[in-house]
Amino acid sequence: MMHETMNLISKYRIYKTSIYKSMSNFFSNGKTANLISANLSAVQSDGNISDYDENIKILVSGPYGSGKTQFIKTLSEIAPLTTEENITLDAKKDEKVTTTVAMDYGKFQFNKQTAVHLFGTPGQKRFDFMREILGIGARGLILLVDARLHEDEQEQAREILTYFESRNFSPIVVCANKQDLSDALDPMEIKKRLGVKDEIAVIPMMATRSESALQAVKIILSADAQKTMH
Ligand SMILES: Nc1nc2c(ncn2[C@@H]2O[C@H](COP(=O)(O)OP(=O)(O)O)[C@@H](O)[C@H]2O)c(=O)[nH]1
Ligand SMILES: [Mg+2]
Repeated sequence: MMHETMNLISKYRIYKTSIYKSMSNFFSNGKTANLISANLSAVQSDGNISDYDENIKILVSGPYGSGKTQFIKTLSEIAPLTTEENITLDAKKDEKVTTTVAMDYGKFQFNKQTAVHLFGTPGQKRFDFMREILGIGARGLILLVDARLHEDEQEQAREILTYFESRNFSPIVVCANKQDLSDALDPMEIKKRLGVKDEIAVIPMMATRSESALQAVKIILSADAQKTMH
């Protein structure tokens, strides 16, 4: 397991040493129980994880360009760790020239006792092994979708949703992001087009605004059903 995964990571040319180190730490522990601290050991944060009574890990996923890095930047109280690499996708060049290859990480204090740690997974399917790695011990999933549903956005979002649903991962909240844009579809329409089950909330989102981003976190933290990947 360790070698396979590390080989995969090398193969996908994740050169960022901090990520590589955090993954090495994680696998050399042989334990999956506390992925947060394993990841955090390589993350420069302003406070020690033991400064908080409760540390909650939440996954942030979504197709390429859906706003994952933005969402984490908006909420994080520390300089977010991002592992973006340049890409050359002509079609979207005007919009965005980097993409997340390993993970994004950010942290904020939710209340006096609780720190929320946000882990953003790469959008691309070829990095889906990172979903599994980062999903361990996570309290829930925030799935961002660019509500304009451009090109293969719908298919990618569906693929991510299916991945987590098939592993009984819950709670999940789907965010119809970029509601400030005039051609954004409303949450009901997104719910219909993605075929989201009734029990999964679909909410409007502007990942550039902290009150909006915080709504998604609150929904995850208030959900009863808490199953996580093991
Ligand atoms: N107008 C608008 N742009 C957004 C919003 N959220 C993210 N973006 C922009 O969408 C682009 C892609 O976001 P990014 O976070 O890099 O996507 P990622 O690939 O999922 O990490 C960036 O230019 C963001 O600034 C939003 O709520 N409104
Ligand atoms: Mg990103």
